Amino acid sequence: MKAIFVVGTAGSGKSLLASKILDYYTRNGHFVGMLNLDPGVENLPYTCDVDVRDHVDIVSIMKQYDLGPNGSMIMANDLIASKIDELQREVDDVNPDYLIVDTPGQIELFAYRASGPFFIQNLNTEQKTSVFLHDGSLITTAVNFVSIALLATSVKLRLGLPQVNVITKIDLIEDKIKDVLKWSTNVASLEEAIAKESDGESYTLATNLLRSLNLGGFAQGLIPISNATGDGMINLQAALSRILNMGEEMEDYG
Ligand SMILES: Nc1nc2c(ncn2[C@@H]2O[C@H](COP(=O)(O)OP(=O)(O)OP(=O)(O)O)[C@@H](O)[C@H]2O)c(=O)[nH]1
Ligand SMILES: [Mg+2]
Repeated sequence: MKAIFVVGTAGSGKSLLASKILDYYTRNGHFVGMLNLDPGVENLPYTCDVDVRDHVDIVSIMKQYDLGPNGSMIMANDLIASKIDELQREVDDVNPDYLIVDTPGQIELFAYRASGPFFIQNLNTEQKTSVFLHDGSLITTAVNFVSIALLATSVKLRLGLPQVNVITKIDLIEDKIKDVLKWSTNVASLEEAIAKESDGESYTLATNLLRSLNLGGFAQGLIPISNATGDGMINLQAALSRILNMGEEMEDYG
């Protein structure tokens, strides 16, 4: 069993991408299991095999501890780690080739509290990777691009997993995508764009961050995708296969 953790900012397309990865692997003859780790979600675009909502109930938490929506969401996310034995048993019963893990909407509750990293480290699977979603609709400027890349790098540090970086919703940013792809492959053009749109402190901060991020190699292999049109999915699958199968397995991309 190989696990793919789908992470990203709220509304970046995690759940929809999870359903697209499920479709892709299923079409290629693999057995896929879906694990939902978002205790707060109401509707999902796929059927869960294992669901944290069977173990953690936001409404009961609100009532029992007299918490508001934010407090109960924090508590629900913290409780994920305490349910690892039950969730592991259920996942092992399903025993898929690929386990797709859809993570909570608020990335800070999953990646920056103890529970998410604990769950990732202790879930027992053969290989693990994360896919980090850079929300295309948030990348409106070069400085925003750098700030989301900083978040992606910070999440990678927290989770300690190999990470595939994708930009989602490229169908919504057709006029911008050429620039974004240039920025992701050519640091000089990104610095130029930062210089055009900012000066003083913002410029210094953004360019210095960029240099550090670039040393970490964040921009190599940033994959543009659309969950709406399917564009870029082949490249994402190839990147996942390189990490999870170490190039052993050739998928049928036809
Ligand atoms: N046009 C377009 N819409 C998208 C794409 N990906 C996701 N969406 C839409 O964006 C919204 C959020 O998608 P979700 O898959 O629920 O995103 P999420 O990251 O799981 O959201 P939370 O779990 O609530 O943080 C939905 O309305 C999706 O239909 C995309 O590539 N293109
Ligand atoms: Mg979701």
